[in-house]
Amino acid sequence: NNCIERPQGYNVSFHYNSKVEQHHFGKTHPMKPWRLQLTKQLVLGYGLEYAMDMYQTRPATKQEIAIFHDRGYLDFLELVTPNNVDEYRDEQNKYNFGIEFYDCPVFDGMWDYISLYSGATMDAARKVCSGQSNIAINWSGGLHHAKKSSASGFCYVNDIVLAIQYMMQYYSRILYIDIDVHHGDGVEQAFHSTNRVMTLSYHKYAPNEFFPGTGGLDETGPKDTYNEGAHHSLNVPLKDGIDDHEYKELFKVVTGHVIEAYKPQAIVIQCGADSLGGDRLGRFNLNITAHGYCVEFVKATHLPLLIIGGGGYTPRNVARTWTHETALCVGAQLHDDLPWHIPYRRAFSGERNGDGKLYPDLSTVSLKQNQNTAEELHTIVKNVHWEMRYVHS
Ligand code: ZLM
Ligand code: CA
Ligand code: ZN
Repeated sequence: NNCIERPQGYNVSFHYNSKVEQHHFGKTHPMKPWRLQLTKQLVLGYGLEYAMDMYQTRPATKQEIAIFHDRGYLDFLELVTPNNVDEYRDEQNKYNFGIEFYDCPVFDGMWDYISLYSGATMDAARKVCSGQSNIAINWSGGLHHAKKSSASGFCYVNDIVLAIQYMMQYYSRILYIDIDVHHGDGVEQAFHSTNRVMTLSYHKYAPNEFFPGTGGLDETGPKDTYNEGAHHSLNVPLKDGIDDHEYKELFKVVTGHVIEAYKPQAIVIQCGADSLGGDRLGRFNLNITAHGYCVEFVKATHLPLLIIGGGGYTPRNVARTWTHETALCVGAQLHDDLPWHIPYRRAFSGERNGDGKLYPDLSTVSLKQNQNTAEELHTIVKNVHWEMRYVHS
């Protein structure tokens, strides 16, 4: 039905284990792993599996996760259950679980969930590094807030850090880009002291008002200039309501400057879909195509590319966006009318749910005014450009 070109020797791979979608953070918790099932259904509904290598991934082992995380923290994650959580009061405090408990609840099968999303990201990273995939995709990963020994903001284990650490054996410079509406603080912090990873996060920024409160324009890495990681964290702090045109322009110019100066050998992009208009936790007014523009832009560099998911709290739009971005990777154009035969079609039907279309207008659903001024955006561009004087490839 769709005209899918599959150039010889150009491989896109899709890494997934459907067990991951069975997990529940709790009834009203905004993070809903079943959005991954919705995504997979759309991807299959459009027939995109015929244009990619599909991998059923194994869970990551504790050993693999321990290349970044603290052993004691992993022991706790592996052993704690909703039934025995009271016996782990000390550990809860030690690993920051006490404070984070509502954001990061202890739920049934939590360790399975953690090892499944981490395993899929690592599998994707291996395929990129071996050259078997030009682009490898794992929509179940992207949990960018997790720290070495603590959970944070719905994230328990930082699969992105695990993947980048693995990739560092193959590439001397890796660019990490984060378009989730939240600051990619865990990844930034993990690579604070190295110039071999450049992190670049676009996010809503409002300290004390929007999670996690970090990621200001002046946060560019350690201030000690002898630290190799100095100037290798970049942040694009934004306000409510940014629109397609401004975001695309900003992404193009800023990312373009960074790639030109740093000359990465591989790119990892976290595609959190909470930066879309109408997201339950988000603040921006982006359409699916503007979000997808970021993927098109990094794909056009022809560098080895690892694509992972992240946030996204209006499941039907998460599924739409990640399906669109999967299609971009394989070079397919999708029809705006969703395929009829997909399960869960009701999730996409009716006026409120986007009328059975793949590309409903999301720019006006949130009613958020655009608080970003042309002057502020210009300041961001100028600053990032000026920061590049410290960066050598
Ligand atoms: N309270 N339930 C993004 C991570 C965002 C911290 C304020 C918890 C929520 C949120 C949890 C059912 C990524 C904060 C929030 C309530 C302290 C955040 C459980 C609703 C609920 O109804 C909810 C009882 C919950 C959590 C809203 N939490 C909204 N925003 C952020 C974390 C993760 O997208 O970047 C990557 C996957 N947390 O604002 C509080 C300060 C805890
Ligand atoms: Ca971000
Ligand atoms: Zn987010």
